[in-house]
Amino acid sequence: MRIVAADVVVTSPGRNFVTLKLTTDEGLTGLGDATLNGREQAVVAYLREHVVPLLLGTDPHRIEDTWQSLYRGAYWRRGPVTMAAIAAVDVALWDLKAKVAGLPLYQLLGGASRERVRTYGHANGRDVPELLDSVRARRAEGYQAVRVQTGVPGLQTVYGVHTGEAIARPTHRALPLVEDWDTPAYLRHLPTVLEAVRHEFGPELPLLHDAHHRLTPVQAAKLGKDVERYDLFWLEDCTPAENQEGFRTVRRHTTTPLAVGEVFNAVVDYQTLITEQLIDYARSAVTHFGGISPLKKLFDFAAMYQVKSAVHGPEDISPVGTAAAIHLDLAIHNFGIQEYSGHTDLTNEVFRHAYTFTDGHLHPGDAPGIGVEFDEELAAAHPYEAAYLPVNRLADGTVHDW
Ligand code: GCO
Ligand code: MG
Repeated sequence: MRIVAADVVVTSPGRNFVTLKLTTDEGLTGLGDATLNGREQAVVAYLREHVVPLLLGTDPHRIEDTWQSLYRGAYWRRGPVTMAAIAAVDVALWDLKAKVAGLPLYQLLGGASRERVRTYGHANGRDVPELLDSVRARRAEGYQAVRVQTGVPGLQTVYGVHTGEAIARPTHRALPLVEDWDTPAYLRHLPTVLEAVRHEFGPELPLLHDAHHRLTPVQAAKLGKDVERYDLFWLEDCTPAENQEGFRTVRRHTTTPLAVGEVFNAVVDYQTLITEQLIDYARSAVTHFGGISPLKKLFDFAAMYQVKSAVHGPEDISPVGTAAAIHLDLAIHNFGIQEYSGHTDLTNEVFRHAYTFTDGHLHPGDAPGIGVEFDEELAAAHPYEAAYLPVNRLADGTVHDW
């Protein structure tokens, strides 16, 4: 079997998604997600100009060899653009292989280790009453674990998240929105938010919180300590993790569980964090980490240190990337939780998927491959629109981590 076509399609059914479709001489197709929020066209060019010519005529069964040749052969390793492009190829090849086998992908990854995949949803509010309503709404949808984020008094925007209940973050604009930030105000406010949520919903509901890379290690350590009594499931991205050693300070001071990894692209990004057991959950996305092959290696490595999986699953990962994650979640032993925000109805029409969401849990379905059909005609009716993530500034105008 040979690859005879490799098409890269950008569609915007509410937000931009980049999809790679591989076609074989036997007429089989495999899909991969290459969406990099706010930098979509860079991945499109990387794929079209530098990857597609290398794939044509190759044997799609050679997943590991193709992955290694794209990774090592480029010489310029890692980085989100490169790894999103490689991820799309890796997932499309796994999709093809599973279709040839006539099996859902999770069967090729070792088979099911559980019946279903636990998820968490996002509850957001400009203030505490709005957040409590949002938690109620997520629970009514079936979610059994919830990430809670609110605005901070004195700040205009709710950091790192969309406000209200819209699934599609309003990023469709020619220039990035400018948001504001004040770390001391946030550190004072968050414990009061968690107090209100625990008071309203009791001790059992698993609660998560995302600090979105905004704190220094010592600020993160203080926050982790201050919120211990609210028993978070995890505190996410408490400090920029490129400085892996920074987590030693956080870990030394708090027993609040820590989760990291949505901006990582390679197993080595986790080396210190995992071998020194500085984190509890590894949070990379299939789409930004080079695909299923390296993510499976990461989780096998993490398992030796009792670190669990928590695949990144925001609304800017397409249903193709979401489906790939759910197959992996079902198969690995050290599964922790899966982030799941869902997609708009229109997105779900463009990408018809076999995975289902019931009672806060996902199942990948039993269609051969990853179980996603791409409606290219509908995709073409919703072309690319320039869109950027916001930038963040302190009161004096200094740019801060977003
Ligand atoms: C999460 C993330 C996202 C990111 C987004 C950037 O935990 O889901 O923090 O909301 O901000 O994926 O594109
Ligand atoms: Mg996050």
